[in-house]
Amino acid sequence: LMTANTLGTGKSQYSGTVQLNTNSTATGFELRDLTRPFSGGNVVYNLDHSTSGTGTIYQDADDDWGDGANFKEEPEPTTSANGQTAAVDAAHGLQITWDMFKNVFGRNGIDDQGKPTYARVHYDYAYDNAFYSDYCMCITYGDGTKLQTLTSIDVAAHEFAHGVCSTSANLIYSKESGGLNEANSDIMGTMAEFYARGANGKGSIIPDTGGNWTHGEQITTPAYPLKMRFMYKPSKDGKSADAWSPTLQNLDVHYSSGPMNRAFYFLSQGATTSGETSSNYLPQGMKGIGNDKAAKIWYRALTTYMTSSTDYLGARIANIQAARDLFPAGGAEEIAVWNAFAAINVGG
Ligand code: ASN
Ligand code: ZN
Repeated sequence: LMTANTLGTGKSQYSGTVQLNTNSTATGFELRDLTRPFSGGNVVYNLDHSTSGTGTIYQDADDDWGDGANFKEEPEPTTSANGQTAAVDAAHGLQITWDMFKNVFGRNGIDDQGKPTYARVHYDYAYDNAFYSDYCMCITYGDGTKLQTLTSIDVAAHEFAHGVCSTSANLIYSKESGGLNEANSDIMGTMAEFYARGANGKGSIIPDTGGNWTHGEQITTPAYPLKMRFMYKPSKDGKSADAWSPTLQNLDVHYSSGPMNRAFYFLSQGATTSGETSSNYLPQGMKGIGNDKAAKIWYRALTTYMTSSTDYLGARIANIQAARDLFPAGGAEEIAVWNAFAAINVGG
């Protein structure tokens, strides 16, 4: 069997026209990325509304994929342009997230051993969610009904980051550790969006421009307009907490993530500017250190110091230690970590 890396073109739903690393086969092309990992490769499958197995690998005659429009057909042949669009975004999401973890954090895939992964799209009917599974170490996307297809970059990287957490700190998915697990995914999802748009998915730094501090905003619809997460002020979703309290552990993990999301926002962007996304919210005067440094501190804290039972107080210690490892002890970076946690009522 001959395989050869080729460069295809995709019309994505959420990221414009994108380049896709594809595989040239005897009969055409398929969505198999022979460059990630280097020996190949991550794959995208069409479940065509099934809820098990891997369905069919995406194939195309001319290496020109998707039509950029939300999914409307059903059933969905693997070779139709409209049905391919979700696969284009899923493939792009795998590329961007894989590259960010490799180039920014030095991580070789989900497990840091270069194990390939795959994405499955068109899961079930009208399924308004996406998820990562430890069993397959793969990512699955619904088409949505109240939401649009769930394949935006921030959601894709959110799910990928669940795998990174599972194979590192392995934060238990309940109480405070569960909130930190969800926050890790929201943080990495947000960073991947900045990485994709601010640096064109290349390079070893995460810029402070191009992305935004909401999570899942692209998949909302007029009928279901609520942005899913507000990193800078989590309580804007009506359910998440902004600060730690003794009852935080009683919230669902998607809401007890709020304080950590907010602390990360403060760590990166500070709290000095005004406006919807940068916030007038207290504490004023806190200086941010930017996405790249903040993300590198968080990643080191997660992968070096956190364990399955780490809580918010433990996360503070882990982040302070990570900051001291990466930057001068007592310097601006470490001080920003103290301030960010103090601002959510953790430590002082
Ligand atoms: N999309 C959700 C998440 O990744 C699925 C879940 O509830 N675990 O958090
Ligand atoms: Zn999650």
